[in-house]
Amino acid sequence: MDNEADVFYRQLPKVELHAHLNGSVSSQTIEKLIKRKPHLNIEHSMTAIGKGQRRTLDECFQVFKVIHQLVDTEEDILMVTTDVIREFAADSVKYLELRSTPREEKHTGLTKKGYIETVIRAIQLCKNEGLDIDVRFLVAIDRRNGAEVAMETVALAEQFLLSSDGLVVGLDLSGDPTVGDGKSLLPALERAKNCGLKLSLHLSEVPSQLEESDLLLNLPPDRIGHGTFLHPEVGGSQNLVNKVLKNNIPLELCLTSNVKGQTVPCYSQHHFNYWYQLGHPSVICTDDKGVFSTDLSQEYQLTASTFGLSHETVWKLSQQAIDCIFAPQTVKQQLKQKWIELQPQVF
Ligand code: 6MZ
Repeated sequence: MDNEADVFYRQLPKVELHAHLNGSVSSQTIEKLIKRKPHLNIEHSMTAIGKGQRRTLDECFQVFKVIHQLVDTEEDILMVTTDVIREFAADSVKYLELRSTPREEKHTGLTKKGYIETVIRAIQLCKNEGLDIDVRFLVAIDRRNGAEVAMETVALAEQFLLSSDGLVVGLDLSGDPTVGDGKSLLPALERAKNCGLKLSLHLSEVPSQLEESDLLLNLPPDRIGHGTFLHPEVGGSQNLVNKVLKNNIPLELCLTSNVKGQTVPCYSQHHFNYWYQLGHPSVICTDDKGVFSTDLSQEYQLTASTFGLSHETVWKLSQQAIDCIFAPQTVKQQLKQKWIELQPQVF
């Protein structure tokens, strides 16, 4: 990790809604994976972007390919998922939505169904350990794999929506935003929505996606990942902003990821400020805490120091995130009660 967050941020109860499983693998877990697979000749420097370093978005996506080589059996997925959940719990995250793209690996016998089952098993294992964190799962579509795979993924997610005891709650659309075509994925996304899967879509992470965002906003999605280039000040449009406002679609914002991936030039120019000024629901998230060497406490502290937010305001920000979760109303009520119990007398 680049820095240690102050005690206030560390102890702040938090909700994490945008965390890609394989991007969230810590250096300790990577160490264990490297030991399991020395023949791959993978070094630590290939799996994370450290303090002060930046990469192009394209280079970030190369990093995921390296991590995928290290995580290619059910055993790996079980370890990675339990480690990631324990780490979020240790960072005072009380509710976590993990997302991951189910992968088939012919050489190890891993199937997409086995992939999701293993993630669910890991979530249940952590529950049985008594960790103070409620974890849910979003099945992810990698946009580069096209419409047919997207439809298959939705069918799979639909099965688990019915059979996972409420652990699978939704669908994520992610992957390299410069590859693939969102329009062709519309039928799959519509089907997902119709069967009751909540939708979190990466939108306008790069500037060239205006038309696609316009189309996908008509669904409408239940949450937006990044939305970096939606607003007119950065080449988006008022029409796109109006669609987001009209449907009150929360944004998942990941400051370090966007700065290290160079889609945002510096922290002070992050679009958090635009949406915060509008009073629009925005949730601070990590994206890929392993790859970008961060954690959720640091992201809250960074947001506060960059935009001059008081502890009380930061508390409200973490509390308001509860309204944006995909789990049912009863879970929201339980979390709201927890926040009331944990709230300091004075800030
Ligand atoms: C878009 C991203 C992403 O699914 O193997 N992913 N997609 N934008 C981003 N911003 C940096 N960060 C991660 O986790 C890794 C996968 O998550 C998506 C990519 O599809 C990446 O391959 P899983 O657990």
